[in-house]
Amino acid sequence: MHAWPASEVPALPGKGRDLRIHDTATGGLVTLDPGPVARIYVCGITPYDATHMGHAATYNAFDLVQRVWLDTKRQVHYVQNVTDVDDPLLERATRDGKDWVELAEGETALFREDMTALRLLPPKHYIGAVEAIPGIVPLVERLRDMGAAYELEGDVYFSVESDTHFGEVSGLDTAAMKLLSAERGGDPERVGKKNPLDPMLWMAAREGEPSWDGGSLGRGRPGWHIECVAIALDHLGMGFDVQGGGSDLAFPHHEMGASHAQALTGEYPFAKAYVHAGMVGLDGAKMSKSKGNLVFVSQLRRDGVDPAAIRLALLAHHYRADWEWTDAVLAEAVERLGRWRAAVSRPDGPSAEALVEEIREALANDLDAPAALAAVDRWAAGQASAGGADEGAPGVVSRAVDALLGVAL
Ligand code: 5CA
Ligand code: ZN
Repeated sequence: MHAWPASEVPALPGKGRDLRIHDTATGGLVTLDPGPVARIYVCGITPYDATHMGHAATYNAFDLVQRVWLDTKRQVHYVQNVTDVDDPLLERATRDGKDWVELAEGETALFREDMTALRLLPPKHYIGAVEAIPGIVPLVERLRDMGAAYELEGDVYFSVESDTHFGEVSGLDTAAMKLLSAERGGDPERVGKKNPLDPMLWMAAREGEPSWDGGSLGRGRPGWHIECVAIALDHLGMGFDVQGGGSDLAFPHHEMGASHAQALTGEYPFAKAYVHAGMVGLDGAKMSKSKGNLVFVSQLRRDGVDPAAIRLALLAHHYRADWEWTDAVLAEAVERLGRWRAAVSRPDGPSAEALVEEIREALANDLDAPAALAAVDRWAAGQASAGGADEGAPGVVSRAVDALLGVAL
């Protein structure tokens, strides 16, 4: 699949900082030490509805990770998937009387437009589940042949006991895992499984549903977790730097993915850090396609909202916080964008050197974007009240805000 166009990232004077970030598996901050090419996998959308503010907030967090790395002069090898075949997508297509392929293609196209408008850097490899199937089948066959997977009425399940590290990503106890498994696409109640938590790797063809040739597995379609594992192993290999997604992916998705990969390769870990963004809500509930309480990026764009203001609204919240989208959040971002634009449109201002360092420090400290915004606010306030004699300063600020925060002033 093709991704979307990259906005340019200006190079900044001085030196970038190494990123300290919260890792769900260890439960604390870790200082990442990627090589010259940092490797990141971010779980992509299931394209049955448009990009909402929750999606945008999560992708914004991982865009910041890349911007911090780029500022240290590293290259970034970024991979993202599209879950373009899965139960919720097929259910929505049936509900709306639409062709599932057309639904997925249309929503993926809209997602690309939203990402471009928000200046979120594109992945180097943007891979659909369907196009990954030829790579998924041999992995499931290998897991089965090594005894880490078993068949149940034609479907193939992964045995969680085959990975000695199972449970280490989310750190949850069995009761909590069972609850979340039932809520998030698992089937802990199905009779005949070795362990209620075992997730499906390959689903045998069902009447009226799409299916593909699965070699010795028979016709069917892939399970959700193995999709991301196959794509990540193919493009990044084991031990990549960050796996990212919203906090609702820690269990089961990232837990199961890590176990699939560790059982397959005998290597540990799948990812060096598992990074999770908080949930954005609306009217007291998590924004979700299934609940329908959504504010869409594309709708705001159609309403004439500047995408830079949407981005500032996201940046005003720490990525790990759960927060609520409100009209006031957007109004504040629109006002801030106006203030910043006025400040950088003057020919001179207070020195920008200290500000660039403050933004760098804030982001390196577990992506503290609100602290970075506060630093720019202070610079803009100084500009408005006292002015300044530094001629190049507004240009430097403008480039720093673009390079590190993805906001074009
Ligand atoms: N296709 C899978 C991942 S492989 C999936 O979870 N798709 S999704 O469309 O449901 O979500 C895409 C990303 O947005 C995930 O990282 C998810 O955790 C995140 N996300 C979904 N809802 C919210 C929300 N309300 N707030 C923040 N992030 C969210
Ligand atoms: Zn995923």
